Amino acid sequence: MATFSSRVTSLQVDWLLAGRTCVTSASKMAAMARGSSAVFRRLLVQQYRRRCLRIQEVCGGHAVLCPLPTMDSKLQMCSGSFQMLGRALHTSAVRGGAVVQFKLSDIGEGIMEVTVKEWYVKEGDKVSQFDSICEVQSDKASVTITSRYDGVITKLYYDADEVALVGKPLVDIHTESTSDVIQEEDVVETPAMAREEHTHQEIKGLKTQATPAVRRLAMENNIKLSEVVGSGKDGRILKEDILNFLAKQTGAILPPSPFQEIQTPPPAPSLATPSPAALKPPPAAPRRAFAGKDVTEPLKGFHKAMAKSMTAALNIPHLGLCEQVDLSHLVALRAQLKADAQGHGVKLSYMPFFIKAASLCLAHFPILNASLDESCQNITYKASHNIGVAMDTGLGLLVPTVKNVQLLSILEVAQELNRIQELGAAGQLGTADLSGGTFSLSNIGSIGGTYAKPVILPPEVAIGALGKIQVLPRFDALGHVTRAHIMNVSWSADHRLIDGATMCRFSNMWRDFLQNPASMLLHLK
Ligand code: CO6
Repeated sequence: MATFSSRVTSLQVDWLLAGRTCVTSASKMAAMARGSSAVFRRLLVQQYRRRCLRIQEVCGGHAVLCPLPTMDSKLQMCSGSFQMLGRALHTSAVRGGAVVQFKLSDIGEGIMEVTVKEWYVKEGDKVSQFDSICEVQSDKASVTITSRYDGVITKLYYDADEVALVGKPLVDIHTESTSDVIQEEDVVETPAMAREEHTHQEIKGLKTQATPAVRRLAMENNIKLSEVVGSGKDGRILKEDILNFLAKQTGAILPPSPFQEIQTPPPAPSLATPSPAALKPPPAAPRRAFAGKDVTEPLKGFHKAMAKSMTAALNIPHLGLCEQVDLSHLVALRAQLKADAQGHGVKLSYMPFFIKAASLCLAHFPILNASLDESCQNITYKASHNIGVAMDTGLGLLVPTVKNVQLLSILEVAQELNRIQELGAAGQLGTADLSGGTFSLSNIGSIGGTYAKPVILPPEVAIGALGKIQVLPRFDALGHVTRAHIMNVSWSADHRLIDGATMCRFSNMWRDFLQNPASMLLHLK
């Protein structure tokens, strides 16, 4: 987020305000110095609008705002001084009573098209800001688009099931009042408008409560409120929640104390005490009934995404390595800790241990947490351990990520896994959760599989598949046959970057951590 730096002097501010008599107050300067560029621009617009209104009062005229183009040109004239903001100012020409083309904004991840799954409005319907307009399905997530305006829908550009293009109009809205105009002015810059639209794309079913200031902070950081877990009353999203979300996404801001998140009462009751039913993977999608003839239909949504990503994956020369892990100690330890975790409102399975152990090993083998560019010329070693977890959801196989595992305790990993598992079960995973993975684990054992040959998810370079934990006979040190809890793990790695010896050393370290889970304590921060 661009911040307003001390490089902007009061002189410049006055000049930016058209070099007139306006004197910037100390408080505004202070706000600007600590605030964001958007705050600064808002002040400019407000200053200008006030001046326009003063002129009207003097003239005794009707409540007609000064012509926007005049303000536009003033602000655009000043845009050279905004170079540190990196963007030119822009205001919309929308007027009260005008028809606004509401465009489908960029939803990130290079997504260029979505399928319109369902319209919630029809032509002639009245809508208010934040009313749901339609639900669209991208390659990666189901997203509800909500209105930015109060008004009447005059045109729907697509039928249900049609493919809508990013950047193209979705609906026309006949706006009702000049209040929309005022908000448009406050949005001001072109890229920010795209982000503003972003906040009008909410994951279905999640109602967000937040103050305008928090909404703006989210918008400025390109964060969808629907993906943030609020820690305020009734799940209200607070400023801290946005900052924490940002920290987890980027790793740029270190989280406060490791236990802070756990001590904070979890907001949404459904997340605090996940019901076993909610966490149970949904039943497999019903098979299409045999219709007596072949049926051909276009690939859509998740199937389309899988076809694309797996075709790309097959360009990677896969190296495979399988290992057995004796989890007898871990089984006992988890049984002991499960109730404690439950006391914190967290369901503790084996996955958090597998995930945390992988992160500890990645710290020793950064090449397994890397990516290779398309021309095979550069390796990028990723700072964050964003560990993807293959998840069986009602919508198909998804791989949401637990972000920044290197910064999380096992309990925090479990809490995060609970959250994404619940969202997955409800078909509500968003792009933030589904993107940015740097390494993956796939627990085929939780649905009864024993061995697997996992496929690497580009741009990642390694993945592990975990089989079911089986009670099997093993010999102890004295040669006695004992009961042991054995799990198979199958690793795949990109052989262009990773050799078998590296994969084997990583696997041995991971196995040793899990066979002797107490040893992980020495490395936890
Ligand atoms: N063995 C034995 N028991 C297990 C295992 C294994 N491997 N994994 C989980 N469990 C237990 C787990 O500890 C829970 O036990 P209780 O706490 O005593 O109830 C129980 O099974 C249910 O666990 P749950 O699945 O709810 O949670 P978990 O954290 O273990 O897993 C998940 C989360 C998201 C991985 C899981 O819910 C899921 O979606 N699993 C399916 C993943 C999938 O589809 N994998 C296939 C991907 S394709 O791998 C692939 C290479 C190709 C073949």
